[in-house]
Parts: sequence; C-alpha cells; structure tokens
Amino acid sequence: MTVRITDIADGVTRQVERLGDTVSETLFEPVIRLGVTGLSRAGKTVFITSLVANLLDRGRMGQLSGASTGTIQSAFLRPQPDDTVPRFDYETHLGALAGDHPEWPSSTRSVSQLRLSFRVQPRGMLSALSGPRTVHLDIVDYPGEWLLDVGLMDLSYADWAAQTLSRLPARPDSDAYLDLLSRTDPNADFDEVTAKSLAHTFAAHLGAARAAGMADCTPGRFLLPGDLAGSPVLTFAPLPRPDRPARGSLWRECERRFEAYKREVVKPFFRDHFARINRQIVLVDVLDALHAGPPAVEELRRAMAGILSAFRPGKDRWLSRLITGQKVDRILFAATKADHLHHSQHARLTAITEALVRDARDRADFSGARTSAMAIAALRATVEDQKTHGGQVYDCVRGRVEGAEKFVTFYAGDLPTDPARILTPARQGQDGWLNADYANMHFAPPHLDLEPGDGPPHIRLDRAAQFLFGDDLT
Ligand SMILES: Nc1nc2c(ncn2[C@@H]2O[C@H](COP(=O)(O)OP(=O)(O)OP(=O)(O)O)[C@@H](O)[C@H]2O)c(=O)[nH]1
Ligand SMILES: [Mg+2]
Repeated sequence: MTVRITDIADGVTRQVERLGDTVSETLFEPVIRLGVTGLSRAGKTVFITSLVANLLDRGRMGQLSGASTGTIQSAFLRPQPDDTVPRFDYETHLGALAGDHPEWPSSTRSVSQLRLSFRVQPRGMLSALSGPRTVHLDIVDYPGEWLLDVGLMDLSYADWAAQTLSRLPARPDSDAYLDLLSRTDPNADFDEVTAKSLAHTFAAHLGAARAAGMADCTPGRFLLPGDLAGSPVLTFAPLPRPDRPARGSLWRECERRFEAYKREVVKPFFRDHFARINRQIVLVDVLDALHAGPPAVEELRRAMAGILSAFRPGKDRWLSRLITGQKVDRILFAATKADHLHHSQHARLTAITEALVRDARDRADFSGARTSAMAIAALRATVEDQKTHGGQVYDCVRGRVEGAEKFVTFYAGDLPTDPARILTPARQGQDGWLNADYANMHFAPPHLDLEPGDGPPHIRLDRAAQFLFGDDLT
C-alpha cells in the first residue's frame, strides 16, 4: 500500500502534543539547537522540510543510529520555546512538495524556527529502568547572508567603505553606482533623496553581484531587507572619506547609519539567534558555482570564509561576550543537490567542498568544533541512468525538468578528482574552466508516493543527521 505524504503531514499535525508538561520537566530536558544556514537558494527550506519529514517517519534514516536501533521511540512536533520568532512553516512547505503537482517551496527571507521532540529509550539494563527521556531539537533557519555581517562589527564605516569601493570596479553591474558616486560630494549637506538614491543604486549592484554568483556582499540585509526595507538603517552606502568630514554631511550621516545598522540589526540577530546555536549545518550550492565559472567559485570560497568567521568568536570580542557557555560543537558543510550527479562523482563533490572551506574550517577546528563535509540531496529528484555518446558510456541522472512534463537524462560534467583543478583557476581569477564545462539543470521535485513509515527520498540526509545530533538520540 502506498500513502500520499499529505496524509502523513495531516497525521503529523494531529500528533502535535499539548503542552501538558510541567515546567520543571522541560527545564531538565536536553535541547539541541541546530542552525541551518547557507546563501540564498542553497536549499535550506527543502533541507529542513525533508529532514523533519524523515525524522517523523524514519524508514529511510538507516544511518541515524537512534532510528536503526530503535532507541528513538517516537518523534513529534511541539510548540517552539521562542514566542516571537516565526515558526518554520513545515506544513505549507511539505504541502508544496507533496501535492499532485509537486513544487519547490517558495523562497524564505528571514529567521524561522521549529521544535521537534523525541522520546528516546536508551538500550541497556540500567537505562531501561530509568524509562524514556525527551530530547528537543530546535531547528533554526536563517540566511547565510546575515552571517557575512559578522565581519562588519569590527570595521569602521570609513574602512568598510574603502574596502567595498576598492573592489567595486571589478564587480558586475557596478557602473551605475560608480557613476552616481562620481557626481556625489560626500561632504555636501545630507539630504534624504540623495541618500536614498545612493542606497538604492548600491543595493541594486549588490543584488546583481549576488545573482552573478558573487557571494561576498555586505551589508547582508540590503539583499534581504524584510520589514526593514526603506528604514534609515538600510539607507546608506559606501562613500569615500573626505579629508575633513563636515558636520551634517552626507558622509557623517552614512557613518551614523552604518553604526546604527551594526547596533540595531547585526547585533540583535547574533544575540537572539546565533549565540544560542550548538550544532550547525552550512549548505553550499557548489554545483551552481561550478556551472557559473571560476570567479563564482572564488567568491563562494571567500563568502564561506566570511560566514565561518562567525564560528570563531575568539576573534571578535563583541561576539564572544554574547556567546557565554553555549558553543557550536559540530559544523557540517554540505554540498546540496547531489542528486544532479551520479553517485560515482559524489566523493569528488565532497572533496571540492572540503577544499572550498579549508581555510575557514581549519580555524573553526581550532576553536574546538568537530567539522565534516558531505555531498547530500535533501530531496532526491532524480534516478541514475547511463547514456552512450560517441562510443563512450556516461554515468548520468534522469529527472523531470522544472516547469515541463518532459524527463531528461542529464550529465553535469566530469568533476576532477583533484580539487586543486577547481580551486587554483578560481584563485588565479581565470574566466573559464580549461577543457571542462559544468552544466546546470533545474529538476522538478519528484512525485512522492511513499510507503507507510518512509519519509521523502534523499541522499545522505541520515548521515548528516547522525553527524549533527545522532549521539544525542541514542
Ligand atoms: N534537485 C534538487 N534540488 C534542490 C534540492 N534542494 C533544493 N533544491 C533546489 O534549490 C532551490 C532552492 O531551495 P530552497 O530550499 O528553497 O533554498 P533556500 O536556501 O531556502 O532559499 P531561500 O529561502 O531563497 O534563501 C529549490 O527551489 C530547488 O530548485 C535537492 O535536494 N535536490
Ligand atoms: Mg528558504
């Protein structure tokens, strides 16, 4: 018998327990706080949706030890502890994926959270006597772009502007901003219209740079403003420092707003969300960057280093003051959408991911976190296939093209076994790959016809879960 996953989703909502526990009970129940981040479109929403569905129905979670040994007796959604943080809209996202016309969930733009609780019965005589215990998994989805802002906290406005402006000429779609800048006197009296037009043009450049695969784009909230759009904290832009910045000048006000941005936007995010995380997965769309070419890979590498510097609070005094007691002890770098590749190439994708985050990872290791890299697909949209071309057999994947009813057999390209063949041309600033081409494809999500007890199909989601919190559920 097969059941539609929507039935499972309905059942799950009914399973949500009432808050009958006493406060003292919940106080002593361990809480794992898992941060899920990555740059936009990296696959955060799909990852969380599929992870939760696969933790509720653990038939495909063989590598999660608590699932295979049966120590996890049950899992259920519970109201989250933070009343003011939006709840991760699991049911809607799953509904999009599981409908008769499966669609990827829509893009999400801010922090959200979901609590999944487990009843765990450890094995062994003594543990059997003590009865099952409850472990909570709080999953926090937040944009990786916001982490890039950690680097701003140590920069003055003058330094940030100087760094940004020096990079600008080499970046895509920066002409309009540079042109506007050439007609702007930073020492002129401040006026809102000029500030707005500067901020608007600069934000348009950041958006274009991001769309072109450039990842190192601050201030992060210019890309994802949410309900801060149009507010003064987002209405400034990088200006060259006049020799003697005048009072009330454009430059002075931009400096003031930059400081307000740090204080009112960046710091609260780190204090309220980031500082409480103890496990972290960083999703990376390596295949997309490979397809876009060496400059995009180099930008991705730099962005990863920027993101990961947040996990090294020793460097940033303001951040280490926020993080007291709580520490991220595991960080997983996961190359997403591995279902675009035949499994024979997964190890190479992992090696490239490892190399990409090497610098950042060494530093995170240094502060005591265990790290690992993996190639995963949160939701497997393809099956493996082979194709013969010019007498040669290619290991391919096959899936339905997004927005069409047709199925295609797809070959992403031959990833090198030595990651240096990707990283070196990227660092050297080459325009294109030598003798190689990496194709891209948008597959539609699969039709989900699941056996009872099974979650959606995936690749290595169980291993990812095992690395991140497997030990806590045995
Ligand atoms: N084939 C395949 N595609 C995936 C997978 N995960 C994500 N995708 C694709 O990547 C897109 C983005 O995934 P999301 O989960 O929405 O990414 P996100 O990081 O939440 O994006 P934002 O909310 O915009 O920041 C999806 O619309 C899919 O096209 C996967 O496991 N397999
Ligand atoms: Mg999302």
